[in-house]
Amino acid sequence: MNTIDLRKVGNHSVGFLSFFEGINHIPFDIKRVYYIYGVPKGIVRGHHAHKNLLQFLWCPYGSIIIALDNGVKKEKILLDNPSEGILVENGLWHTMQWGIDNSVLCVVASDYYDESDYIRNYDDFLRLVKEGYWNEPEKH
Ligand code: T46
Repeated sequence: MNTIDLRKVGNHSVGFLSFFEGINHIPFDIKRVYYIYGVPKGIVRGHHAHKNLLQFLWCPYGSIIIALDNGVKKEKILLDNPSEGILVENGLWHTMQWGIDNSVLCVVASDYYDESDYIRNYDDFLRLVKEGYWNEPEKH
């Protein structure tokens, strides 16, 4: 499980501040930030893997279940703590299920948006796992 605990500064009287820096706290330089909001409870997004992209996900408000699948092993991680996030590396099929209306998912990514980095078909993903695509990074 690739959870990362973030620094949490403050107290219950004045509130809290959490932060992270590229390279220093997450293992890549940040090239892109996006966030997903206004999602009704129960909706499941994602259903894809990335060829090369590394991402760090956190939920500053609400509750979202992240399901990760490396083609062999599956796991689920609950994001409901604003001072904790998860690293979603390349080669991981992932979905995000909203547990509470209007939960917010924030993401920083290691690269600019590129649709050709997505694998959106699960059979294609399993085939690439079997071929060892992510074991030979020099090939892509
Ligand atoms: C991911 C999970 C966690 C852009 O034009 N620029 C962007 O930076 C992004 C992230 C998306 N888009 C477009 C592509 C689609 O036309 O926005 C549309 C919705 O994207 P998608 O259906 O891929 O959204 P999710 O919520 O399924 O997945 C997103 C990210 O796309 C994906 O990289 O890992 O969040």
